[in-house]
Amino acid sequence: MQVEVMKNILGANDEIAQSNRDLFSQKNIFVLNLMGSPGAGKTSVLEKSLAILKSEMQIAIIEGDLFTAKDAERIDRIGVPVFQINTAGGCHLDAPMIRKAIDKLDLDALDLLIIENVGNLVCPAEFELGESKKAVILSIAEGDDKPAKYPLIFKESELILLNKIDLLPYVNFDLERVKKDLSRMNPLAKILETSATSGAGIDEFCGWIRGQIQ
Ligand SMILES: Nc1nc2c(ncn2[C@@H]2O[C@H](COP(=O)(O)OP(=O)(O)O)[C@@H](O)[C@H]2O)c(=O)[nH]1
Ligand SMILES: [Mg+2]
Repeated sequence: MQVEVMKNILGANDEIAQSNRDLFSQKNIFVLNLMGSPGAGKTSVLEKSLAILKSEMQIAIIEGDLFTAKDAERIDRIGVPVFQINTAGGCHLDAPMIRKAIDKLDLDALDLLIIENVGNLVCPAEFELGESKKAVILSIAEGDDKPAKYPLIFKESELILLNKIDLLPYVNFDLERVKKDLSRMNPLAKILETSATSGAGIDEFCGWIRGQIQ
């Protein structure tokens, strides 16, 4: 019975996700669903990259958070239009939330929409938003066992950022093992090493985004 209910919820979500996806493709917008644990560096990587990309294309950001607008305020300071969704405690964004948010955006003027999902390695991977692609950020400080423990989010993502690479000398993290685990579970995913602090890999991330827009 429980399973039935869950199936219905996901089915209803997927229908709206598909209509979001149709709208994005009709408007020719690349939409990235950016996922990862709380503190992995999602907003920090965005801050660094948007400072570079904002003069090259029309961008908007949707920020998902449980209760606050702290991340949206950070993006606003970079000078990129941002829309905040508060999930009131919910652990992920869903397609109806995105539908409501995009009603407030001028889609005709957009090239790129990035959705920073609620910080969580589990639930966001289960809910389609209508995005073009999913990306996940894993930070070095979270531990090298995380891809094996939370495989779905890493399997679903076409881009995987290993962030806080600057911390590698200080943390017990087997980078090669993680890369091997990731290539086994998702051979097609692109893996980038980044640091929002030093700026390492940010140009590559921007390059990947440019490649999606063209
Ligand atoms: N050393 C280091 N710290 C980082 C890096 N990226 C983010 N941080 C820090 O990690 C914390 C969480 O970052 P934030 O961007 O808010 O993570 P989010 O919750 O995933 O959006 C902040 O204190 C950031 O300054 C990085 O590449 N290296
Ligand atoms: Mg954030």
